[in-house]
Amino acid sequence: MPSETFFVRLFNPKNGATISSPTYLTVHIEGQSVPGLIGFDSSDLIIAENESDFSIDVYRTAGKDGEVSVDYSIIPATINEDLENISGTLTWADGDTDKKTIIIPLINDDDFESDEAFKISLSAISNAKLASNYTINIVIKDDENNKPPTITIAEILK
Ligand SMILES: [Ca+2]
Ligand SMILES: [Ca+2]
Ligand SMILES: [Ca+2]
Repeated sequence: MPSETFFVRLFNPKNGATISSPTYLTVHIEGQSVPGLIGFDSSDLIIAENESDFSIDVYRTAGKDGEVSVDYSIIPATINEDLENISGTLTWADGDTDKKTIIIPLINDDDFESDEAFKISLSAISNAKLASNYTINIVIKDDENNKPPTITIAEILK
């Protein structure tokens, strides 16, 4: 519930009472502030190594009161052969419920390798609470490994 402000005008004093000015009384009712929850809309994501930049959205749900900020980071931070390590802060203004987007640049190498797993985690939230999906598990599927095998003429003639 938002805060409300209204005015009460004092008039018609009885029994000889007098009204000192101002005759308007401002009444402010402090509503309950609902800042909402911050999180991802899923807990797992699979992406291909050759997708280059991929984006992940972070949502503010169940409230919009006040400014809210949250930090994001990649776990483990040592996964820098497969993506560029990024971290930062997302901020929502008072009343803002737009999704915020994290862009993560993937590094597309030519190596045959197994799938790589990492997480993006939200932390250090201020003025709100984390939703249940505050961590998203991401698997990078190697595109070299998932290509159909190429066979050379020399192999066929063997
Ligand atoms: Ca790789
Ligand atoms: Ca590749
Ligand atoms: Ca690769």
